[in-house]
Amino acid sequence: MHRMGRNMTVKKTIFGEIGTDPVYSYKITNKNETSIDVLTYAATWQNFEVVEDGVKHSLIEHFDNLDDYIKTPYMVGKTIGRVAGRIKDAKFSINGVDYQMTPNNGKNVMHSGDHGLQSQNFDSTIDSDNSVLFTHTVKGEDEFPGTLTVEVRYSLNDDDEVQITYNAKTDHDTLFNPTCHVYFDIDDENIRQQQLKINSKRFVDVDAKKIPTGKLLATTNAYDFKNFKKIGQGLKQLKPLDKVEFDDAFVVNKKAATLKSEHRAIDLYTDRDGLVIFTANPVDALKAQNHEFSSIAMELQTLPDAIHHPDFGNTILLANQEVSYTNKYKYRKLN
Ligand code: G6D
Repeated sequence: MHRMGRNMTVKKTIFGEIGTDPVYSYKITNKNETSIDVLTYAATWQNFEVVEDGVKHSLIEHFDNLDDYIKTPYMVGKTIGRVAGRIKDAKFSINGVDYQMTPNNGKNVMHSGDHGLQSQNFDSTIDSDNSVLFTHTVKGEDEFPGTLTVEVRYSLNDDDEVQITYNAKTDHDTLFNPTCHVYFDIDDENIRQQQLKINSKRFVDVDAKKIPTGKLLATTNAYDFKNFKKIGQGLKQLKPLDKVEFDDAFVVNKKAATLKSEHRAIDLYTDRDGLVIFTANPVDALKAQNHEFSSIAMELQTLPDAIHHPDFGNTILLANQEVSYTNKYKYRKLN
């Protein structure tokens, strides 16, 4: 166990094994007894626990064993990359050079294919600043160009703020648009009762395959979360549009969103321009089929398929360039 500050601890344990490769879990705990658990597998944010009046509450969807993380198609808590979301026709060009990826979602590629960061076991080290650093190099899996070295740093401070920083560098022009696929469920009350506010005036129009058309639409009706609204109310407003779930990208900046319940809130901050929300039930297949959602994924990233839409932001990482992104999630107790 590392004692960092006076009250801050970082504890390393073994979570499981992939072949002979150990998967480690790190628990960072602050002076308020707030803690995060992070895994080397997929640089996953595994748990986020807070203690209120002596009672522990977990705020994110999680599994307790590695097998579930390996099997889940829902990406629970994982680092997604090198590119989150869908890339139309699994192809793009940079500076006149065309690249064709291996499709894994119809003819498109989703979350960088089947061998993205979300299926890799990262190297890890306890950082000096109440944080854990994960490192991994991807070498052109699924036909993405470039050997890309990625660092994912998780930290927790005494203000109950979780910070995730992504650094990357490449030896060849490529794309980089990572996210943390964390699902929030912050109270005992059903996710439909929890209230969401997204500081966004526009969201991404998509086709039937969830591929962005390039249009940004005004956030009205179901997509209007400018003021706090129950997620259940938003889902009801989707019905006349023949939709049963949110799986949508909103244009955001800096203070992106807040999810709140009767007792607590989580504020999301980012230096990116997008927030994908995805209502789901990653823990119960039957309920998932019936759209009985347990949680909401809130993925801070550059808008999906940005490589095909210049006004969606830049996801190009040129050879020998480095880039750094930071997302923050702050817990607040309300009542
Ligand atoms: C992302 O937008 C996608 C969803 O469509 C997908 O099912 C999920 O990841 C696993 O949020």
